[in-house]
Amino acid sequence: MLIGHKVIMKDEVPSTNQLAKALAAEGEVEGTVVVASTQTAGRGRLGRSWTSPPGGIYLSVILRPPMDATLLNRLTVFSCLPVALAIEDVYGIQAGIKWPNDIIAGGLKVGGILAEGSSMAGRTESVVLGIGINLNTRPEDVGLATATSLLALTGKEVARDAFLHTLLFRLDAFYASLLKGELDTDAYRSRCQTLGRVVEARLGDQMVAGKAIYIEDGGALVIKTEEGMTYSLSSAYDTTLREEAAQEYFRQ
Ligand code: BT5
Repeated sequence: MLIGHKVIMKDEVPSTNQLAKALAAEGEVEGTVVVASTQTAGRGRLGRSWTSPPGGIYLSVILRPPMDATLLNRLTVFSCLPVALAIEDVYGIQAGIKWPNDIIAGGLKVGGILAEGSSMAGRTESVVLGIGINLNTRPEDVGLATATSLLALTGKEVARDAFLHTLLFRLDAFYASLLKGELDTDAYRSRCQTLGRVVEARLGDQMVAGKAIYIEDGGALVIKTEEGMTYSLSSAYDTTLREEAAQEYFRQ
């Protein structure tokens, strides 16, 4: 097993991604995982923050994938699949995905992923895959109408180590199939709740609205505008769901 051959457990850190990036820069080997009980400066995508009270699981995996833009994009988008599968294994509920990588359960956000690459002289040296999941979290400790926890949803309190074990197993299998080019992208599509909804994306200065119609094997989201134009959005674009009803569930 590559992912999780070494697990560093911490009580409280500013951000496991920050710590893992520092370790990666010092040469820490691929597959090492940093786990914390709480974070004081948990990070989300595009400068947003991740609220990290006790009860949740916060971890970062150090990866050193081959330098290949397609593979890196796939890694970023599809990495929420093993997280969804681990939730399904442990809790027996169906987990949903909001493209690119929010984890949804019961219509609300229970987890998120932040993949950060570090490069040196233009070469990607390492990727840190950060995962936050509201496991036994009290939703009031997160304090967002859009968020819930697996405990609140299922009434099931699961020991963090037991969940971690399943998650690392799923992540390891995911990474192996990614490297072999055998990723089950349909398993992602079937959980992706963004498909069929109207989304808005910022493309430079322009906002583009369209119906989400497909997820490409490379991870891009394809949208079709009312005028019939199609756009393929990479995970770097921030998308907002436009439907009124959807906004209750997904807020950016
Ligand atoms: C994410 O960003 O969803 C990625 C979150 C990644 C967190 C992990 S924890 C371990 C590792 N170390 C880190 O420092 N980070 C990673 P994004 O899609 O940008 O979503 C952020 C938004 O989610 C916020 O603006 C809030 O609206 C919402 N949010 C914040 N904390 C939340 C929580 N605990 N549960 C549900 N939603 C939350």
